[in-house]
Amino acid sequence: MSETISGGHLVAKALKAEGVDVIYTLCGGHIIDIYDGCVDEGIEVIDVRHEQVAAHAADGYARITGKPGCAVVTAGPGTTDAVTGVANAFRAESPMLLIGGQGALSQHKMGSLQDLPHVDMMTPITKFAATVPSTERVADIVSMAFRECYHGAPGPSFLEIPRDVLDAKVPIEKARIPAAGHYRASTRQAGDPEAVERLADMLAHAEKPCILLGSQVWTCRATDAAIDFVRSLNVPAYMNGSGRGTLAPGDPHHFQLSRRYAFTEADLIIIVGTPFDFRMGYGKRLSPTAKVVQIDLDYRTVGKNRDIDLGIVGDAGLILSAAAQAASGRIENGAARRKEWLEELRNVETQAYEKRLPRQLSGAQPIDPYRLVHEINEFLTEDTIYIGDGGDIVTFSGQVVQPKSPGHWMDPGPLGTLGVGMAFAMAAKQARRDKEVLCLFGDGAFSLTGWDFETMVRFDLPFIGVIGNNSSMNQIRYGQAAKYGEDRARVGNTLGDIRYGEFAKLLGGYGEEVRDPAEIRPALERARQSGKPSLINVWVDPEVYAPGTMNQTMYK
Ligand SMILES: Cc1ncc(C[n+]2csc(CCOP(=O)(O)OP(=O)(O)O)c2C)c(N)n1
Ligand SMILES: [Mg+2]
Repeated sequence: MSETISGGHLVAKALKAEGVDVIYTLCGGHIIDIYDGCVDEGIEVIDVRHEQVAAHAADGYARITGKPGCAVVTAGPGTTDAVTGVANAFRAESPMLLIGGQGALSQHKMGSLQDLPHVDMMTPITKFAATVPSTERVADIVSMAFRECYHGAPGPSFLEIPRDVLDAKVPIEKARIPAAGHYRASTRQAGDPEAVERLADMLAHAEKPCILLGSQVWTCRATDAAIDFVRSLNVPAYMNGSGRGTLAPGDPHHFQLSRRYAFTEADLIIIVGTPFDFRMGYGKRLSPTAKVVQIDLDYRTVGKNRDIDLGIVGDAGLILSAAAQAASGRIENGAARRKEWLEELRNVETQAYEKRLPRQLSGAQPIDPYRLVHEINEFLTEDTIYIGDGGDIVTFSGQVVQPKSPGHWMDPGPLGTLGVGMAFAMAAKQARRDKEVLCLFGDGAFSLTGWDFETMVRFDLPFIGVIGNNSSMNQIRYGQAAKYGEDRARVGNTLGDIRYGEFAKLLGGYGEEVRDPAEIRPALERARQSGKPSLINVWVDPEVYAPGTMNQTMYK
């Protein structure tokens, strides 16, 4: 008798081969054989309270570790609950695999429990979605899904595995089990060498260049290349998304508040790994006379929504290194000439900072949200991973909070999904126990997935949760007030006055209520000391809005 192996065990073997050491899941009868396989392979099983959280955690794990994340959910409602997480990963270019259960093939389309057309639902929001048709092919198709995650800009894949396929046992020699390191190649592309030469030329001639280091700088782990590029060529750098923290605050090439000025005044703008989407005003806010260069992993992003002078498709790190190298061969690469340009931007930066500082230090009660985000920024260490999950309060933080290290900033990305925070905190802490994790929530965002605070307690994943509580969905409320007037603005956006600090305690964590701005810092310190998952519920003024909310392009 030859040795046999079941589909669930083949899934676990394929995950192990990929280096995945944890799955995020919510159980169901369709998928339990995968758990049994994980036991054999030493893969941790983190069971959450909502499948959306499982999918967001897989997305977060991918961002933090550079390995694909994996969520496993049951058929039907388990899979539909996870749709938002997959969609978020799709827009954020995050490589994750969602495995969904499915009714048995032998009952295909007979109306089995929880049967739905999952693959049809997932196809538009994944890079690859398929049904696994036979037990022998389980590990093979999992490895195929991982290959697809890394085609161009990364993204999610989806597999549904029918229950009889998962549970059946086949002779082990009949199953294809791809071996670690032998079933997919590096997809890093160097970029067209001629285009790289042209970029070096453009840099040599530029008087006022600037560069935007977007999320793909982190995806490509291009931090060193980016730092070398901006230093050797003396180019001011702005960062967004996961690119934040590429340069540490205080670095002479780190700029933030003068971005709009730079985009208007620059003669060369290099956009790395970020699309011309709503966050970039669809590219319309760049000076019409500036030369624009776009570097991206995805050819479909380059030149989308606005014309460019040069596009290069490929890996941010390889391209920035090659361009710096090509420019260093020139007698004059323009670096020295740009001293005044950097000073000009620094002045704009300093003025903007000083103008806002009184708000950041405000002693007002109710608390000015600027004060809260200022205190958080001061509190962050080089080893604190910062996560933003909310509306207006997170818009405030985008202006003020500066992560101190690369890869230490997490936001949902262009889907703008509320509810990612708990899941990202879970993945970040689980993958990097050596790091501190701080998540700023809006009270609205928190309540979408807040029950998973219990998972943080159960798995002993301490983190500092801060809620900017305005008892409202304030970002939307602002839009309603602006459009319909104050007297019609309180519709569909008002939340209860919830003492979330008590909620944390109820679930076994640490919690506090803060109403006095002077108490923010001490409360944060106590949360840090507690060594528990914590919620510091900070009551902020609902009547003030972030400039970013007031200027939002959402309705325009
Ligand atoms: C899942 C989801 N639902 C709805 C929205 C729309 N939305 C954007 S901001 C916002 C308000 C969020 O409220 P809160 O988290 O309390 O932050 P605040 O604006 O009050 O600071 C809403 C509902 C969204 N982005 N994501
Ligand atoms: Mg709110």
